[in-house]
Amino acid sequence: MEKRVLTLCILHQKNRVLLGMKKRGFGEGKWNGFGGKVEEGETIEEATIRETEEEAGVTVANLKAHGVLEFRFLEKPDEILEVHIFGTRDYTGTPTESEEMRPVWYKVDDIPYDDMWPDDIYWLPELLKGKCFEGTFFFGKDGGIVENTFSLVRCAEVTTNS
Ligand code: 6U4
Repeated sequence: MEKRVLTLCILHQKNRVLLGMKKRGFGEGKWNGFGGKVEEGETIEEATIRETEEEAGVTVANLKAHGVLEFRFLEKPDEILEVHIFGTRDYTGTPTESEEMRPVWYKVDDIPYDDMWPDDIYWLPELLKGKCFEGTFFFGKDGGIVENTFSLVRCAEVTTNS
């Protein structure tokens, strides 16, 4: 079993959320938060801050850990993606397009769920309400969710970082 540890950062303020259009690589053509792989020698939070700087041109602070989700694919039974999801309202800098992402502020009521990962509609509304969660999503051949164990948890129960 190969487990890949990834980060995801949702920058949100009151009625708006910063999403990035992924221009290449995994998830190309989808709107998503910012993040990527954790490198040797950095914590999960440090990786989240670095990836958000690289992809969106902003430096986030005061990250809140909202949960860890696992993604599995029927077509790749040996791979697990373990995604550590953070939210924050605090940042410095100006959102700027990078090679990988084009950042755009969306109104919370206009989040383009149809052009996002299909799991996002489960957890993003909860994150925006300050809630925390856990679970595994299983993706089928067509990219749809075939099964999930998503549930809310108390935020004190979220363990991230190592
Ligand atoms: P490299 O090797 O740098 O090109 P890339 O293919 O761009 O990597 P990666 O690994 O840097 O992608 O990051 C993938 C990003 O997608 C991470 O922020 C986690 C996020 N992600 C993966 N599966 C997701 C899912 N089901 N729902 C979601 N985000 C997901 O909302």
